[in-house]
Amino acid sequence: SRHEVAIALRKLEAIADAANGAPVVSIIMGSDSDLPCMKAAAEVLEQFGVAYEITIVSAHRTPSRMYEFAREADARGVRVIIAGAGGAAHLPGMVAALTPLPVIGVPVKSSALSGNDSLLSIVQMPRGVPVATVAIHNAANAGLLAVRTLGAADPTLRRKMAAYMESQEAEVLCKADKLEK
Ligand code: RP5
Repeated sequence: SRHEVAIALRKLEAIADAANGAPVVSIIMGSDSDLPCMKAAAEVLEQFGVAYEITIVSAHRTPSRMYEFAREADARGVRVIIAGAGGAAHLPGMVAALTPLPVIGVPVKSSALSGNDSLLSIVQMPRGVPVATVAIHNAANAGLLAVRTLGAADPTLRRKMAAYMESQEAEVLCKADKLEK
């Protein structure tokens, strides 16, 4: 229910607040209904020990909040923004238009068009204003892409990513082994 989602969001916000240091990654979403999808990004950042914040910013319902958020993110120390939205998903693109920071867009699966509307709204940006778009409802990949982006200037994060990839490979090989027997 909406109430449970609100509690889950507050819990995630509290965990994020407790993490050391100012948030380096900002996870925003158009609605509380996006949280079941977007929490996967937060889980990845926790796993990699990256300080993040998570909140609701709506391009259509809270345009002033979106403007302020995007304008101030860089000065607050945010380095990567993950923005999820569904339907007429203008949030990632509008935020990218207002900040020099990299923006990763997550097309949230909508009920009417299964997220195809979200995907096209996010991915078809005009030249000059890029948004790195992940697959429909794949917020985990947005988290991983944020870690890789930060990792470009952080050897510790690159090592952690390499270890993650190795463990993923080992997991699949183990499954293949079991399946073959
Ligand atoms: C978008 O509209 C949100 O990102 C969400 O995916 C969708 C539906 O929002 P609600 O009507 O559930 O608040 O702005």
